[in-house]
Amino acid sequence: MTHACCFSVSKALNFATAAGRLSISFTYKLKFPFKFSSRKIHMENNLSSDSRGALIVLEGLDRCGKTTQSSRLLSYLEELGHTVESWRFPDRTTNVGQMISSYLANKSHLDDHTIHLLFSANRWEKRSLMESKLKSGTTLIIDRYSYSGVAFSSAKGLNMEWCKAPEIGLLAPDLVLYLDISPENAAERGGYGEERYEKLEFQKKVAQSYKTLRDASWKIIDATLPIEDVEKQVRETVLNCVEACVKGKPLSELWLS
Ligand code: Z5A
Ligand code: MG
Repeated sequence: MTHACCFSVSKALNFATAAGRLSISFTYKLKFPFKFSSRKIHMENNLSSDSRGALIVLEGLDRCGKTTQSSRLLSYLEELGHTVESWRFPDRTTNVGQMISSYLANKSHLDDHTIHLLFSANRWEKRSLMESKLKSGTTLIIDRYSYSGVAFSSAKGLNMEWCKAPEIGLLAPDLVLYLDISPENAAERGGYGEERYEKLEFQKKVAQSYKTLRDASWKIIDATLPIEDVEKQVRETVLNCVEACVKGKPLSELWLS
């Protein structure tokens, strides 16, 4: 049993490392010919500028309302006639996701670097499906993504640049909605459960990491407002983004700049 578990972890890590290597070599390929031929990049990258679905990510502390707003946004976009799906990370349905779930539930113990790479592998195993869904016109609403990966692991003290490295080459969101709430306010919502990170002191560190990570493109929404008011702001922001993707905004990748 122990051997089987180690084997799975090692397979997942090989996968994450290989994915990281691939994305790094891809980065070099992408940057180098850029000076000579943007058309070649377009072909190598295989990310066309045709009409497509939007990649919308919701981020924020535990209990900020991500899942509530994801499901409301899903219904709203469906009512408008869009093809849309709601995803979440970690995706606990895969083998890697089950290892993560066991770790979060304190049923297994892993080195901080190891669990970081597993979270990343869990995104890599969905990357090609994500790309094909978007290209076929499906908008994806994602409840937590790479930013959670970097924010939580760096809150433990891991180097932020090291944390970003295995995420390089994953698809970049078209929109990041950050549901902003203080750790104290979030803790008042129903209380924390049994999972590993559901502790006020740790959530304070995560909030700091998110502050370092965020950039001007993020839409910061006051998550302490009533659910309907948060929803209204989410809707307004998302429509412009979906429209831009329908018009052919090119897909891009994380963290190439
Ligand atoms: N993690 C990681 O370390 N690395 C990674 O790469 C990834 C994740 C992807 C899994 O989290 C853990 O994995 C997470 C980060 C780590 N650990 N933590 N913390 P998860 O996604 O399974 O769980 P979560 O998102 O952290 O918690 P949550 O409970 O699902 O929170 P939420 O989705 O943001 O909130 P909610 O369920 O929509 O709402 C919570 C409650 O607040 C609920 O009773 C609502 O009715 C209420 N609520 C929501 N909005 C409002 C407003 N506006 N006012 C009042 N009350 C509200
Ligand atoms: Mg949730």
